[in-house]
Amino acid sequence: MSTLRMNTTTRYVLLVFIVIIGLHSILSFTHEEYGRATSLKRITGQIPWSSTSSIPEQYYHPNPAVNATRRANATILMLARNSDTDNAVRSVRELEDKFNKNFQYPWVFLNEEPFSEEFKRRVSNVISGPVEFGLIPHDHWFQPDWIDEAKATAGREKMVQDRIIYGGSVSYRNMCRFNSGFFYRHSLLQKYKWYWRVEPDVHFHCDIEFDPFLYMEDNDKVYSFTITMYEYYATIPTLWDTVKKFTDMYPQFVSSDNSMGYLSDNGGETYNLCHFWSNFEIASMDFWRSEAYTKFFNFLDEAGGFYYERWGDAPVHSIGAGLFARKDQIHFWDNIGYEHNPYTHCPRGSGNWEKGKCACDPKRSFDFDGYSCMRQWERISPFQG
Ligand SMILES: Nc1nc2c(ncn2[C@@H]2O[C@H](COP(=O)(O)OP(=O)(O)O)[C@@H](O)[C@H]2O)c(=O)[nH]1
Ligand SMILES: [Mg+2]
Repeated sequence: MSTLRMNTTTRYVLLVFIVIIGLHSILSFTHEEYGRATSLKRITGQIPWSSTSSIPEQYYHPNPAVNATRRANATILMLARNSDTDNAVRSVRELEDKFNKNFQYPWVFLNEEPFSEEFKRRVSNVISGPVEFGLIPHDHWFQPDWIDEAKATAGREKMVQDRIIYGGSVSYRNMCRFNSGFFYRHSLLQKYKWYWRVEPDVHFHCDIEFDPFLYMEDNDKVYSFTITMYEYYATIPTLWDTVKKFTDMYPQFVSSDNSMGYLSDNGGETYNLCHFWSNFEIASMDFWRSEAYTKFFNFLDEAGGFYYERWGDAPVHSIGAGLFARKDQIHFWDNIGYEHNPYTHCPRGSGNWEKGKCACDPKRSFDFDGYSCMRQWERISPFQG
């Protein structure tokens, strides 16, 4: 008896369900408005956690709202030597193919020596939009006179003995200092707010058919990354103490919603060496031009650690953005597949790898490497892909 009653109830429920589904289908087809209002995509798009993670359709090419009528005040920036020509051309060609052929953002190339005609000819040949080549002013690049050369030499020799990568190189130190505090002051960059930093010999593994600059602008971001890892302690032994001196002097610059939980495991007492890998950056130059970062960079520069030690632009930018911006102003791009030897970030969020037609292997993404700081980042900004 009870089995028969259950069956009848079940059959009744099923019938009602089928009628509702049928009605919904008919209405969706016959009434466009109804279909739009009730589509699953629209409903899930209204849930806050799902719309913050993936990039909304409005930023995708060929959406005319993005491509034809709206562009960000942005440039793609590469620092390179004439000897980097082959690798520079390869990086440019890849980013043009994967992204910029649809957007035609202008490129700027900078060098402390004049670019050769060969460099300019080879690079211009693979670029779809405008391109400019700039010379870096002497004072923005070379070691300042007030650096104690004996102390700097001793620091380099110690690092060579300790086999620290680029430990003996002065030009590498010039480059790190320039990227930390000077590039955004270059005359060719004054007209731009946003930049995308690209290096020679990097790879983009997925189609990037959305406009990352507009996404950042609309969502009040200032800095973004694809890979995060630990710095070599030997290159920055006194950096964190210098940072603490600065924040003690200027507590007003530290955001109340900062990323200290990513930079430190003990509330700021010591630095855990986590940084955003700055060979890829999409960020706001206005943030670096702000009073907080300007005073911060000058304070670090006066301490001399770019030459007495080997402070990298990656920890300097990461600490600057991590302390002076809100944590929600720093964005992790899961959907940009990126490789700089020897590490690759490959998308892991739902559908990102497929949507970007990515060529990388998601299993081998650096995100899962023991040397990645993704766990520290996700402590303060849970993954939402
Ligand atoms: N113009 C110029 N660019 C440099 C110099 N050293 C490094 N770069 C550029 O600075 C960036 C980082 O240098 P790279 O050798 O890739 O350092 P790594 O990524 O830390 O191994 C790249 O864009 C290089 O082309 C230099 O002496 N002069
Ligand atoms: Mg490099």
